[in-house]
Amino acid sequence: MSAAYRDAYSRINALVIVGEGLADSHFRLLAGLLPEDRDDLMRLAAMEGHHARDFSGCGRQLGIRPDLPLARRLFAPLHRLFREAVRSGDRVSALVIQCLIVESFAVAAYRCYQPVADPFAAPIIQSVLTDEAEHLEYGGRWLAAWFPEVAAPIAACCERAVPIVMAMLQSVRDDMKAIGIDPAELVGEFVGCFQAAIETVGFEPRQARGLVARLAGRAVEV
Ligand code: Y39
Ligand code: FE
Ligand code: FE
Ligand code: FE
Repeated sequence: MSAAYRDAYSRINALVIVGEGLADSHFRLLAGLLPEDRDDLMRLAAMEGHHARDFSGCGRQLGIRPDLPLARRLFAPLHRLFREAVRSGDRVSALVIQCLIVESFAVAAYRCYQPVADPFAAPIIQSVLTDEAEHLEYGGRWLAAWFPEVAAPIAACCERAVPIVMAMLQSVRDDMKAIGIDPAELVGEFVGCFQAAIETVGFEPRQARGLVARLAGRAVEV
């Protein structure tokens, strides 16, 4: 394994560990906002904590120290937006940010990481992907039950949150390449996954395509 690979992996691995740790805390906060689903949400939170520990193990296995401070900085804007939603009791935005946007990000990242992963990480990624699909489904189901009242708030939340994810992807573009992930392919996976989630919630395919293309479109060209 080259020095360039190890250097890039220390940042990508950190982003995954920090993202999983934040997802754990986000599901706990969602459990507070949605007491009727508390047990389910606490179970999803525990799954995220498990992911964080598993991915820490992947870095340790390779003898790489993750750059956690950098990853916390990169996740800060999205985490801030999530906490703002929780503070104002905005359940729709909190669910859109974690369950639709962050989970689509996770599915896209792990789908692209899987074919280039080392033999220790590969089975972990496989089982994590199954879990992320469940997280995405939870949010899709909840929001679909309130559609179309929630259509405008969902779109407004996407306007703010999707560009933040695109900027995060942009900032680790070179590191992705260094570990064998094509950044354009990852953006393409994110767009496909997120668009499908938006349709699950109740938007017409044409509306979903329009919304996602406008917010993520520019980055597809990178
Ligand atoms: O719900 C979740 O488990 C999400 C937190 C995890 C997202 C992880 C995002 C990782 C970004 C990696 C970027 C390039 C491979
Ligand atoms: Fe996860
Ligand atoms: Fe790993
Ligand atoms: Fe998840």
